[in-house]
Amino acid sequence: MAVFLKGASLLLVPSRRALAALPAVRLCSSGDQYKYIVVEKRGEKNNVGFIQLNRPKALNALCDGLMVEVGCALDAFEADGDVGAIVITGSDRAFAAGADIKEMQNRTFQECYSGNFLSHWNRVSTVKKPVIAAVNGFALGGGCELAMMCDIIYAGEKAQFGQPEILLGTIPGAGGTQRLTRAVGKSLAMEMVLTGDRIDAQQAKQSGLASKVYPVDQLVSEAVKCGEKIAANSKLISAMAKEAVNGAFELSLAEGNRLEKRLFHSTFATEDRKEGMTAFVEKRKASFKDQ
Ligand code: CO8
Repeated sequence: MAVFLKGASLLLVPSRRALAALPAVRLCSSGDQYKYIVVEKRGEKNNVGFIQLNRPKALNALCDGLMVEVGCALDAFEADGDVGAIVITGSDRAFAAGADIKEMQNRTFQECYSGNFLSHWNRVSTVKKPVIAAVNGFALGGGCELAMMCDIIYAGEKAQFGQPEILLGTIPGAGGTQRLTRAVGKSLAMEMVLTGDRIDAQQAKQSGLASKVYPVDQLVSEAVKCGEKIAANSKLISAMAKEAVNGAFELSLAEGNRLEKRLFHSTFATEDRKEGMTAFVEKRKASFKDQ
């Protein structure tokens, strides 16, 4: 059975027996190996979960099977005590060119509505661990929405973001009208959603959609470095910080501040808060135990 290794990392999932020896990979509960994504652990301490969308011929169009696999990989990383952050990326040419149009083409309203079509995509936005999108190339439609479900977006210099659903006679359905508007403001979001026009990496950074722009070939390693930086902190406290920031998108200022205060108070119930402050006073590096 062939195993393809890139450095120390697994690229294809060969068998259950081989998997037992390799910490990075877990099968979907269906027992199938990953078909549309590559799953590894990266970083010097192997503590960054890494998911690469891998449907190059379709520019990583997000077919149902691909998103099910992404959900499985996220579940595995969420349950993995060593993983402190997750990176999702695509190829140099495309992060993802959207939901799979060929798969959607003949769907009826009745099927979409009664089957709650594509509702499982939400898994990306419910993960407690911080998720970084490393976007090279096209991030269109559902691809842009997938990136925006992540907590941090790093863009490669040639990245292009867009919500072109209007050109297909539909509208964004995985948060595009909501998250894009919150990220870039009403005027630019309206322009993108109503015209289908794309923005480039620099515009994405200027408008607040992406936090950093890197040369194409450095993007992924920079995203992994960011993941390593996050993973060096307490996973418990990182989850609280993420919950508090996400509160800003859901709550009034007063409610958000109350949530933040309660979470801040909660940190005083943790060993890691004690360790962090003690380490500062003792002029040493904190050693967090995620407790
Ligand atoms: N779905 C299926 N196949 C795709 C998709 C897609 N979204 N995008 C590209 N492909 C395929 C093409 O059909 C082509 O396949 P083939 O060679 O078999 O014909 C292959 O990828 C390469 O594409 P192109 O030849 O078109 O490559 P170009 O370099 O000429 O163009 C583009 C690249 C500009 C990215 C172009 O492919 C394009 O416009 N793609 C569609 C972009 C788009 O409209 N995306 C939005 C889709 S709708 C959506 O995402 C709604 C999300 C709702 C989610 C709801 C969740 C609850």
